This record gives sequence, C-alpha cells and structure tokens, in this order.
Amino acid sequence: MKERRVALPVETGLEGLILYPALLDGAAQEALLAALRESARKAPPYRPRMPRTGQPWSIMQTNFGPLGWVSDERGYRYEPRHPVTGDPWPPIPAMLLDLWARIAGWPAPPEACLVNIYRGEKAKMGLHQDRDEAALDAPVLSVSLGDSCIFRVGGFARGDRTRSFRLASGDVLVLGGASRLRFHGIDRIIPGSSSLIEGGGRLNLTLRRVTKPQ
Ligand code: MD3
Ligand code: FE
Repeated sequence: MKERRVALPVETGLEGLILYPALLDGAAQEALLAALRESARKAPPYRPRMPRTGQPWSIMQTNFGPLGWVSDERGYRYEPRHPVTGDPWPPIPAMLLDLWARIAGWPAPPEACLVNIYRGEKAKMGLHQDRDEAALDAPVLSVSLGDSCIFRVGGFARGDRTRSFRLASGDVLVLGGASRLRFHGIDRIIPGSSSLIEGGGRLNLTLRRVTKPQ
C-alpha cells in the first residue's frame, strides 16, 4: 500500500506511544476500506455484550486473523471463531500485515485484528486497559479511518491524570513499551469530520500479538 514516505512520528510525551499523523494517504485509506469491506462479508460485524450483565456495547465489532477478541456474558477472551457464524475469522488484510512489519518493530506477525465500528453520536469506548494478551511485551498498532475522534490516554491506574488527542482518518498509533498498559478510551466521535465512510462513522483497527512467539 502507498503511504507517505517519511511519516514523522509526533512526540506525544508518553514513552512508547507514537503517533503517525496521516501515515495513510487518501488513496491508501480507500484501498484499506475496500479490503476491509471484502473481508467483513465473511465476518459480519456484531454487537458485543458486557461481561456478566450482557449489556450491549455502543459500538459494533468484528475481527480478522487466527484469533479474534470477543466480549460477552462469559467475559473477555480471544477466540478462533466468529461468535455468531461459528466460522474462522478471515485473514488479516495483507496491507495491514505490511504496515505492522514496517512500523511495529516486533519480530513476529500480529494474530488478531480487532475492528471497532463507531456509528452515531453515542458510540464511545470507556477507559480500559488491554491486557487479555499473553504477549504483553508486543506493541498494539492502531489505524483510524473515517470520522475523527477524541482519544483519551491515562496512566496505569484508573484514576490517574489523562490527556486527550484527536485521531483523524489515516492516523496510525503504536502503543508499546511502558505505554502498552496505559488506560485509554474514546470519548466521542466528531460527526462530519471525514467523507471517507458514506453516511459517516469511524473504524478503528487494532493489530495485536496474542500469544508469545516460540
Ligand atoms: C493505548 N480501541 O480496541 S485505539 C481497543 O479507537 C481500543 O477503537 C480504541 O482501545 C479505538 O482496545 C483506541 C488506540 C489504542 C489501542 C490500544 C492501546 C490505544 C492504546 C493499548 C494500550 C494503550
Ligand atoms: Fe483498548
């Protein structure tokens, strides 16, 4: 996939949290969106539910790769199959594997690509940590597409001071090192901030290594 050749990482002031603004240009965003739509035909988005209560989330999700992250009454976990269709998740699109190889700085490929789908004014994601992966020393790589959002990142305890950043379409974040276990979330989407997705909305892709490489 084509990207701007020199992606200037932005100094976030948080060790291990690297932001590449507009790493994907418009053509790359369109190509990635087309690849995601194709894969999502085999893994239709579904609405996750909260552990224990079963309360539906405000966003929809799906996954690509050998493992997918799921949330329902039984808890959070990685599963090799789609919870609704029972089929294996489709492969992670090649352009995302290439992106990981170029900028994740990690020797093994990702095993999961979680797709978060934000639509409407109420779609958000509360402050949380990502710690369901055995390979916690591997970074998480995040790609934003469509409408911009307000991304909030805190410290290592829920009550720690937080900062917020705006994430726009084509932005890529690498969350590694000390920042891998920071609390983070999405406060809200900014409607009308991108024309990439017809009817508006935001997609976030997170590439994750789940198991420790041998
Ligand atoms: C900081 N997704 O899927 S991506 C998630 O935009 C998630 O949909 C958000 O948080 C979204 O778990 C934020 C940026 C991100 C991802 C993983 C992180 C930030 C992170 C892990 C550690 C610290
Ligand atoms: Fe997260």
